[in-house]
Amino acid sequence: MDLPSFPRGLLAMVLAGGLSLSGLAGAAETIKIGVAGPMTGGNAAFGEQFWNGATQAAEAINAAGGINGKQIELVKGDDACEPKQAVAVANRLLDQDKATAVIGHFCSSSTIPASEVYADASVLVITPGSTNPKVTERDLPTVFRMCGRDDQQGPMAADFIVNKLKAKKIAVVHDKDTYGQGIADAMRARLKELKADKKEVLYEGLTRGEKDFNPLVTKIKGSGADVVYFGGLYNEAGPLLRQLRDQGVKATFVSGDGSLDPAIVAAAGGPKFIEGSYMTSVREARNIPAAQKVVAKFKAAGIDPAGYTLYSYASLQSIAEAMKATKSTDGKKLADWLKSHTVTTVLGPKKWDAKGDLKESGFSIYVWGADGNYKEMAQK
Ligand code: ABU
Repeated sequence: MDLPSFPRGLLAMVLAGGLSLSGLAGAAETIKIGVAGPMTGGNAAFGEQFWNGATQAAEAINAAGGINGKQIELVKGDDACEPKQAVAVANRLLDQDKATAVIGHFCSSSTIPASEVYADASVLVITPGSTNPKVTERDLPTVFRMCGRDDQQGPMAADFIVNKLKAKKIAVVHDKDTYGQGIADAMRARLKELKADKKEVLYEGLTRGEKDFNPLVTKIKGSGADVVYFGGLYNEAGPLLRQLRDQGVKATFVSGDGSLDPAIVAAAGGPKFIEGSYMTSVREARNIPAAQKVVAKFKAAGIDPAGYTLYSYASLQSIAEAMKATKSTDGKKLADWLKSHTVTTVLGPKKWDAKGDLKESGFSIYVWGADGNYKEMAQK
């Protein structure tokens, strides 16, 4: 039967009567799940990771029978890491696309307002990569994350800067955004605990989207810093690093998970500008022994499951497990189930606390090599 030619009134009667439309294409028989993040713009590398992770997980879950007999249908939402656009995407995913749960968003400054839309509608949302503490500190019962928080990640960077790099003068730069300034401030708070706050010689914000940081670089040069810590994303970290090196600043560059993506190499203009830089990020999931079968499937599909890819995969696995167990898509029921059960994911077993934070999570320190690749050095 051709759906567009099916009389509207009859269709409504069939649906109201709860009858199955067998013979119609499965549009009404799918479970729609949103995948939201920066699919375009300067941070699109992370949106691509989210989408790749979710699509591979959906394929595997659907091949195994789907969720309670229904196939998963993913719906993409592009927030471009812009908070207003993120709220519009959240409303569209719920009102128009009828998403029953959401994986996303990426930038904490997008996740925070968008998750209020999901929470108001009692829709489950799991962010694979938003690390700002506020994401799970607002008493919103359906908001979860699949990663750690910047009040772990920032202090880890400070410990490394003080104890391993033995920094004498530290310049701190941030991008004035929720994540970037937040992680820089968490790093500084730990410097204070380590009684190393007097080593800070500069604390400045730059503007996201700009490309010329030369006036700031001149100030950093004048400060005599031997370590530059940057809280922000690769799209700004790349040009900042390039301009530091072009002005002859040899200070060691340290940043967080928002900068750890191969896209920084192009953003900087080549691997030689990144070599020797250190970045904290979530643990390298591609090395997890239990993930190897899934990693091989990604590789067979021509995808390197780097960064947050497997965190997105695990987010969809968790949503699917909760829906199967509760036989529901109601966000409150799913959230209660996730907070009281352990979920087996590609990242290993996951448990959440009452806030929606993982009970166990960790970060690693990575170093960039001359070949334009990064390597995990240490875990915490
Ligand atoms: N966690 C890295 C960048 C995304 C965010 O939290 O804003």
